[in-house]
Amino acid sequence: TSSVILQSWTTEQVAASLPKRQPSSHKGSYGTALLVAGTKEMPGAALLAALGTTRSGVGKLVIATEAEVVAMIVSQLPEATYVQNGLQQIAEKKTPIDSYRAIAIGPGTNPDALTENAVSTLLDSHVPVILDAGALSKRTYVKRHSPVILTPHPAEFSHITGVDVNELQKNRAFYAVIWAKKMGVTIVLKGQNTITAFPDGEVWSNSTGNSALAKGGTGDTLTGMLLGMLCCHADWKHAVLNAVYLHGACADEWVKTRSPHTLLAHELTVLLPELWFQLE
Ligand code: NPW
Ligand code: AMP
Ligand code: MG
Repeated sequence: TSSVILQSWTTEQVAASLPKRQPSSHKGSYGTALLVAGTKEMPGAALLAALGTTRSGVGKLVIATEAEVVAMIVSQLPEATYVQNGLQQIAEKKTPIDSYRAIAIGPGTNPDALTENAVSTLLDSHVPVILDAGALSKRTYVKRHSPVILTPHPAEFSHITGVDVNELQKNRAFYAVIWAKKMGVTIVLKGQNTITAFPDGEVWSNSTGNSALAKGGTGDTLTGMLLGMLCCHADWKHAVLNAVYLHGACADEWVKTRSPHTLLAHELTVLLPELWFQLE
């Protein structure tokens, strides 16, 4: 069954496809991202994702979240602005969304009707949308012009497709490709050697990352990085592949001198600046 052609997205390809910053550019050149994330119970997921976005080349970041989450993030990340009660505002179509360059929803968000309604509103727009964590549900996708990117870990993939986790892990690329085509979306199937399957059948394996990432919060960081990368890359496929690569490369940098037991998710974004610099 596993007859897909699986290539590895290489360091050389990352270096060749990372965007350049024009001397005359301004923050508008790099777009405004919308991050819909965080609840009172999971405020950290919003912060981790927001750090990922603001470290990944975006012009401006707007975070749609709850008041309590805003209070917590501001001291750690004064750069972002907010849509208060964001999930509700979006679900009820009370805030404009078409002006964003990319949108991510789900880290630290409950998988409930409110989230589902917000996702529907976002998918109605012409903006690229990343769906993660609480925004990953079993649903079908209508054809749209901008990409939809799902970032499930194996259990989330199993939940949205019905494929058994053990079976999935034996044929990761195979199932990622089948379901990316079937749903007409991009699937970033996380775990050791993350698989990125595009809806046109193109599929890549990622060579970076290690078990230091196997802990809470690292997926939230990745979603944020994907969001920022979508805003600063001209080619959205390169943005996805480079975000996955750099996220893993930060963990690889960590284990050169430190135990994999000790990495904290937010430290990935502390390592990112130097790693990115080495590639450009
Ligand atoms: P187990 O435990 O092995 O039986 P969930 P989550 C399984 C937020 N977070 N391969 C695992 O199985 C997220 O953003 C907030 C195989 C278990 O059953 C989400 O909104 C943080 N199985 C929310 O929490 C930091 C795997 O899936 C289940 C697997 C829930 O996200 C933490 C757990 O998955 C977190 O990011 C794998 N690779 N990975 C914060 N600081 O605010 C997982 N499983 O229920 O989706 O829980 O991923 O923690
Ligand atoms: P999440 O489960 O959403 O928090 O995402 C976990 C992140 O850590 C994803 O980017 C996974 O690819 C990564 N990850 C988890 N375990 C490993 C592992 N053993 N090797 C490499 N990457 C991993
Ligand atoms: Mg996650």
